[in-house]
Amino acid sequence: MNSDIPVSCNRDCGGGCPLIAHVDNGKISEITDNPLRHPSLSGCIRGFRAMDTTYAEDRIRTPLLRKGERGSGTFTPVSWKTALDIAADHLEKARNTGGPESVLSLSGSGSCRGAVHNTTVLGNRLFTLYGATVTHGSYSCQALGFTTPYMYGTRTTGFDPETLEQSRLILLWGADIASLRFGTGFEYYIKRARKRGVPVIVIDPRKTRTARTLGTEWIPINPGSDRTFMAAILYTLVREDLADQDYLLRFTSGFEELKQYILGRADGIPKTPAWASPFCGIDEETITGLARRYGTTKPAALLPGFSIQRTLNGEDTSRYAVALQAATGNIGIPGGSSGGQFWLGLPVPSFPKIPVPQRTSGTSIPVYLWAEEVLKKKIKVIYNIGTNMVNQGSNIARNIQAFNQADFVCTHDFFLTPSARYSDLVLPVTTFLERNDVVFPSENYLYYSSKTVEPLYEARNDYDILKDLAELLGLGEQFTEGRSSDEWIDHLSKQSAVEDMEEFMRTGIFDGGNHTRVAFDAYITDPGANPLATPSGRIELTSAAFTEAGFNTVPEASANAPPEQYPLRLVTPHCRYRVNSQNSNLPWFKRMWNDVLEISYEDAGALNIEDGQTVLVESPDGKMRVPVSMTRDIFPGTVSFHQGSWFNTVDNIPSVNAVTSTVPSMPSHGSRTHTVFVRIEV
Ligand SMILES: Nc1nc2c(c(=O)[nH]1)N[C@H]1C(S)=C(S)[C@@H](COP(=O)(O)OP(=O)(O)OC[C@H]3O[C@@H](n4cnc5c(=O)[nH]c(N)nc54)[C@H](O)[C@@H]3O)O[C@H]1N2
Ligand SMILES: Nc1nc2c(c(=O)[nH]1)N[C@H]1C(S)=C(S)[C@@H](COP(=O)(O)OP(=O)(O)OC[C@H]3O[C@@H](n4cnc5c(=O)[nH]c(N)nc54)[C@H](O)[C@@H]3O)O[C@H]1N2
Ligand SMILES: [Mo]
Repeated sequence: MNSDIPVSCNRDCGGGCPLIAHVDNGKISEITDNPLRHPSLSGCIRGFRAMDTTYAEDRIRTPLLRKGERGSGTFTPVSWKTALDIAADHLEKARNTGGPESVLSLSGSGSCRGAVHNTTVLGNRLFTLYGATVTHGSYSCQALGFTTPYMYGTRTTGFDPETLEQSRLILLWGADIASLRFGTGFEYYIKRARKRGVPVIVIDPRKTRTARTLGTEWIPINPGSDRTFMAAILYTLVREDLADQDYLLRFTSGFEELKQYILGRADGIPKTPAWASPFCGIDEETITGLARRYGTTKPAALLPGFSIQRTLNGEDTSRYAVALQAATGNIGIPGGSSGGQFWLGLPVPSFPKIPVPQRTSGTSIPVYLWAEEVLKKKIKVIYNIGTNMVNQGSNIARNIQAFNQADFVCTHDFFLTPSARYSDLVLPVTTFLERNDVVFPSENYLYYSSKTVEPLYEARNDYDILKDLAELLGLGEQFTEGRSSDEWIDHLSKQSAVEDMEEFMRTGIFDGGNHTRVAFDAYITDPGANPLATPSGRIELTSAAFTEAGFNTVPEASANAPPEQYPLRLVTPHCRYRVNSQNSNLPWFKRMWNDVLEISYEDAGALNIEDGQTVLVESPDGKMRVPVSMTRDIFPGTVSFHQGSWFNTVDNIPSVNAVTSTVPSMPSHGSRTHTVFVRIEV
């Protein structure tokens, strides 16, 4: 029997794309685009190969109990009953002796786009009911997410990609859209803009796939110095009378103070292109030239990647990106952008998620500090759902110490990831192809993802595992409210925008209708009637609220330079073929990708390194041995190693988090995995 079944990738890349799984005699043979989709919504190789995860040889088949040393990968299969009894016993023991704080619920980007099968929401639901330490914030965009409400009074700062049809200039600022998506439709509309002759300027230390396939110009930059470049653009706009004074007066507050600082009246240092050039590595003419074009071409859309704020002082960089869009009058107009978050920056049609109750006990910690919190010794049990945090959290040595210090670690996953190997109990879960869900994309749609095949081996849904665990903990009824996961979908659909659920399930696509939305258009059209939820009702570039929250009053423009002992800047980008660390173990992925340290010919020459040679990369926090690849596509002074490879001490394969730091960017407690200074030894 053959059937074509609508599915949607429930994973944490910018997409969540409408796809069709072709099932022949009970087996998925192929995954292709959903023919009913808008042409801008095509999937990518990660979705088209999703069944390779489901059918992987190394998929965990039964619950596994650790037998050997932590990390050794030696486990014994156990029954589901034994596994859940063990997990419940450890949870109860920890809580009875150390209170709710002694249990840490960790969850990550395993599956994070579903209404029901959302690894973060499900973990938070059970562990809020139970009482535990939970985490808040994100590895992805903590600095930006923390800063945005001070600027805009909301985090809803996006625009529909179709509005790029109006743009006359596009700035992709550390945004590798062609590899990372940030919403399925952006690549399509940027390509169309380029065909129309719109300049697409890519600002990135690496000549990325985006620079090659979407960009018209590549401006290489020293990582972490974007705010310096931005400040110098602002300086030129002000000096050359290109800033939109009327717009700034009507819609913003705090610009005057920022202007005084930019002109050097506050600290004696005018933020001129000549001043900025040594920080960011961009020559004066390029800075002035870009400022002039930007100040005279409207509408212009500035799309910041999350990269620029995963740096030390990424908070201030985010503030400059907004200040630039304000100074050029590009916020709230079609073809412009807010300069803030645009991935998941607008609402999707309403469909509630399975709810997380209000927390009444336990504490919440910033996610970037989870290992440090465990190492303070209060946490005895780590319950890890849909995350490979030992590998993905900064500073692997600290992460391993943290797992080793816990009395008991339970992980739900498909594979023996590095994090699973350091766990005591590993529970096999279903992939999104083995269960039903409603998936939230980045555009104004909802997608229905149907179960295509029965769960393989003994794999179970996270929901069903947590339901049984909840029963053992005396919370069964509270966790389920009497519903199976499918009954939850049905229940939630009744409170949703979807009127015809059967039609939605058949087509896989629910269209929210309007695809030309722009955040803040109501405010810009009629600010009196639609003030922002900031203290002044305006876009706040500086304010007392920033100072009170621990920010610099005026965003700092200078950038960190590498210390003498660690002269190279390391960036750790996301890989086109992975989703974070996912796919690293799969044969198709290994055919597509080699993890190497990318280095410029100039730096390699100065170090006397040959192509392919293995070198030692050392930071103040750790070291790793990696092969190098010499390339013209990286800015001299910067080296790059993609995040996400699974470290393996046996074969000496590193994850780049061997050299990253758990010291966060403040005041947001943000991740700073693009501010890493290293030296290379041969
Ligand atoms: N295919 C795929 N897509 C993904 C993901 C994935 O793993 N794979 N991950 C998803 C997730 S969880 C997230 S959070 C996002 C991540 O999105 P981002 O954080 O934006 O992604 P990165 O790859 O870290 O960085 C993007 C680009 O910024 C450049 N860059 C690094 N530092 C700087 C800097 O200081 N200044 C400038 N101008 N550029 C810099 C890098 O060279 C890279 O080309 O992507 C999402 N999409
Ligand atoms: N150096 C460096 N480190 C980084 C970053 C960086 O840019 N540089 N980026 C950071 C960012 S932005 C992020 S978001 C984090 C992501 O880090 P993680 O949250 O660890 O994300 P993944 O690596 O995708 O791991 C998710 C795990 O969940 C499993 N999984 C998938 N679906 C399901 C499911 O339905 N149920 C269960 N139980 N498991 C599932 C997968 O097999 C995988 O092992 O990494 C961060 N780490
Ligand atoms: Mo992320």
